[in-house]
Amino acid sequence: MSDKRSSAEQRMAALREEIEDHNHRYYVLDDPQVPDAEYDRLFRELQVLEREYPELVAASSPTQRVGAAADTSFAEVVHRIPMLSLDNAFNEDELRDFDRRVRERLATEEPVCYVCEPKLDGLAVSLHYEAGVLVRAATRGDGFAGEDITANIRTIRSVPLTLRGAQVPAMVEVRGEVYMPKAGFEGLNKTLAERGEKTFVNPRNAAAGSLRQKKSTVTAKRPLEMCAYSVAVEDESVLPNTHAGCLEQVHSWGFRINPEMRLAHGVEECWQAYEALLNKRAELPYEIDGIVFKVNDLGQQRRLGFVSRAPRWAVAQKFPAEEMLTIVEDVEFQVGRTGAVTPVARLQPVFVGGVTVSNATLHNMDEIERLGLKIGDTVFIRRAGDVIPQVVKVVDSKRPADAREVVRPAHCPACGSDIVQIEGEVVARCSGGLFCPAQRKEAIRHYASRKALDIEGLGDKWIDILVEQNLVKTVADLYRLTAADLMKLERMGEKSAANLVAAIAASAHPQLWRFIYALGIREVGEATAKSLARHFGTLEALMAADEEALQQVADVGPIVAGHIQSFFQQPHNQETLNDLKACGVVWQTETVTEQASALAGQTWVLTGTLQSMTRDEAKARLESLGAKVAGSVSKKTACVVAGEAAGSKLTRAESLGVPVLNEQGLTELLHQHGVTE
Ligand code: 9MJ
Repeated sequence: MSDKRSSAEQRMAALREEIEDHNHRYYVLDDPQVPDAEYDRLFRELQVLEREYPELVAASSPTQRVGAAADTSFAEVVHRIPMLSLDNAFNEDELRDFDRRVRERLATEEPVCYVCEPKLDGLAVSLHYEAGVLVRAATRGDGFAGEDITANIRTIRSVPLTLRGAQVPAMVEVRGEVYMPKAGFEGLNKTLAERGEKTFVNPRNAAAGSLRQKKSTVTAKRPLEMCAYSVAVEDESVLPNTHAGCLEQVHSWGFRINPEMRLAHGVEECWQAYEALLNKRAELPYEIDGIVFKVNDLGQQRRLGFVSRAPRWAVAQKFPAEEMLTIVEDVEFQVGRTGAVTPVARLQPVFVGGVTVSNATLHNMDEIERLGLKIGDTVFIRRAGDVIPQVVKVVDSKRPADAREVVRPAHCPACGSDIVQIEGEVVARCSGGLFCPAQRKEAIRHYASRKALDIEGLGDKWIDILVEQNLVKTVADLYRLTAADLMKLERMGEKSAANLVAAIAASAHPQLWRFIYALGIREVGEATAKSLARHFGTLEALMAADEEALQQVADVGPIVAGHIQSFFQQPHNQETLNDLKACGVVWQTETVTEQASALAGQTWVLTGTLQSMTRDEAKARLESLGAKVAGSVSKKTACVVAGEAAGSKLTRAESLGVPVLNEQGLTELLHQHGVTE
């Protein structure tokens, strides 16, 4: 045997064992040891070797089956029609290859019609209905036999227990994905963490763990949803002859189907659909890991048939992975505006969620303990949408012998003051206050930021220098800076200095809400600052308000009221405010008029593209009438404004019976209330 062949044989055995181990952790224990991208890499490596040495393919190879063997906790269900998985495409060339193979087999030069479906990241399930009644539900398992999860599936509200409509076939099998929406996942993990219980790595894992609960009362409390994507009946003549038609039929029986689904004629349109969906990925309320293209015509599907693991008529085009493995090289402690000391993991740079990440927040010391993290560990990094990168799991099996404990600092890394942790609070804080340069820098950064006073040109770099050189101690000092002062700084030219002084001067007449937000009072974000400005009209009225008066404002409870009062009671804050006034800063008063309350107490949602204004403008105009503008639709939403190409939010509004307004309707409403800009 050649050396090359024997080393390939060894590598294949090692890969089989490793992949099987990952399969077991993923499918049986719901506790993966590596992210999907790493698993895919190993799987592909094995596939490539098996293609090169077909005589070495073991019958037990994970490439020869669809998933993992079923656990013994649930009864086995043998699938009458195997539940196959999908072949993956990782780039545009692989998609074009797929389309070429499809057209070759169909012996056509014409563009093929494909259905494009978001690829939900959940668990595939099969549901059997007899005489329209749900009789059995099963997981995919290894594709040939899965687990009987009927009791658990029955707790999911979007699964019909009986099919709707008059023309229901005697026997139907509907397949689809059970998943956990992002908001539900975050809520569940928050609750689990508060109870000190183990959290889930991602929504897919949370869905799997919830669906495979022994007690269906636990499943019932988990926010699961189901979306259908295929159907099988004994007598196929009762179904339409396209995949899209079948899904409409399934929808009419009472199933949810994906509102983002669309048809593409030929591979060019498939690629456009891929790009459009990738752009929308972050704003979808659920996680997707790609887009699935399926040949629409069922006759063509039959002619194409299957290979061992997957249909030849479908492909899953994968999106960039949102989870990756990397190494924690160090843990450092950063001091924020309110003195909060946050551990930050310094990472070996890793490409995740479409960007290179080299830092991830660890939130607080409790989180480090919960993760069981040491320096040198290999970790899962997750970056989904625009959310900041998180360390979600430590891979215990990859811990090096010289891994180091993370030591809780006793003193502030920026000013050396004691770090204190109030009982019952998870956050540790530097006690240095404005003596601490880190807190001063953060306070100034916040004051100058876009949503606050929006001082152009005053970036992080200059703030660091101004504080370090003692030119600026408080935000009021900014207004005393002269171009001559600035020009003494390295790399500050005459023009930049003049521009910066002008930008600072231009910020001296802020809207009241921006000024309140800019002060950086704990837990007073943009929305609360707007409510406070609208309610009190002047800063003086806000400063004079007692706790009871503060709590009259929407969103302000006892804790926020306490933070506001203690902020204005601090002598150094009063000094800074007086100083700002002395420097000519004048915050505008807000007129507390009837107009401001036309939509008071209502929550509105914007979706799609508006022609006559940007979304931010529409938001500001609705807020000027007292409305709150939220990102997702619920039963409590007062109204949804749907611009062009509105997607799932519009569908959800319609299904919940929430009123919908188009752009013209919005413009008329704003005119009625005298809001023109
Ligand atoms: C998901 N996961 O959303 C399929 N899938 O079709 C969609 N999965 C599939 N289709 C055949 N939309 C096998 C799996």
